[in-house]
Amino acid sequence: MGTIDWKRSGEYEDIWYETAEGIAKITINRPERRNAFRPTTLFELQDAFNRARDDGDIGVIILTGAGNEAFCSGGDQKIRGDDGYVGPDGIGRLNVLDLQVQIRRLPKPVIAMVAGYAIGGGHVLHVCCDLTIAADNAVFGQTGPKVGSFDGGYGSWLLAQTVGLKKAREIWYLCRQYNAQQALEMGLVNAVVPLERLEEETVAWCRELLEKSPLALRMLKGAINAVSDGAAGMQQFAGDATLLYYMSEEAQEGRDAFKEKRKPDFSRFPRRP
Ligand code: S0N
Repeated sequence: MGTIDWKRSGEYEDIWYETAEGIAKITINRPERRNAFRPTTLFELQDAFNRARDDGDIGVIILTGAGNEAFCSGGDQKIRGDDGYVGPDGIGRLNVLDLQVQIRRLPKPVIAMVAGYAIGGGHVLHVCCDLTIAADNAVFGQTGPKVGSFDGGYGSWLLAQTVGLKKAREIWYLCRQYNAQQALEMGLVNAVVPLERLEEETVAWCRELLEKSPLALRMLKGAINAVSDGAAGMQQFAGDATLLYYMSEEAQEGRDAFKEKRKPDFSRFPRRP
């Protein structure tokens, strides 16, 4: 229990990518801006999440922020132009929306490990994660109507699904901040632990997940998300069903028959009730 020997890899400017024991830990590393994201941060996060998805040794992913002051404070307001967040190419982007979708579609559990502020678009990111473990110094909230912004996608309706409609409206309309205990009481986080135990507890949850059936976890994530993701969620879940079918002898008989230029023989497969 406890300590874990992270190995850092990848050439990133705004994030760290670390792995150990089947866990990938992705850290937003802009503590001087309370881990606010800019386009580069999001491109790097997308790359890191893809790495974790494609790595067969990885079963669970932690998303976190560097330092104890913030998980993430949302979009970097200092580089916000008139049409989104502006990177070195001078183009305004809202590419955090792509990351939100990526986290939802990724067929492995993603845990938000939150110390300090999870605010604005940073709050939405933790809402999109499967689970959230919070330190006792964590602070949650939306700021949109204060800073001239709103997230009408996952940021609104997934939050409403998580904490209920009335509470979600309160969070968005009033832009209040909520401490870790309040977040726990409203079902916004799964556990609250002392700051110094945050990583130990999160890793313990990861280890528990890693003992479970990866396919069962994949199907459960897809099923739970399908209800709220409409046709896109069903598309993901249907793809998972196809994956399971491909793994059956019945589907393989069809493939083999084609390759062997013969008629498929499905007669040995039961017509289940
Ligand atoms: C996080 C807060 C509460 C921390 O307060 P604290 O501890 O008192 O520290 P500060 O002194 O305020 O901050 C320390 C330094 O960090 C800088 N900083 C903090 N947050 C940001 C930020 N988001 N962007 C840029 N810099 C930030 C401070 O400026 C300070 O540095 P110095 O001293 O050098 O100036 C507090 O800082 C706070 O409230 N921060 C702002 C939170 C916020 O409003 N975030 C943006 C919310 N909106 C989004 O995230 C939009 C998301 C998005 O992309 C989107 C998605 C879907 C649809 C639309 C959008 C859209 O963009 O509109």
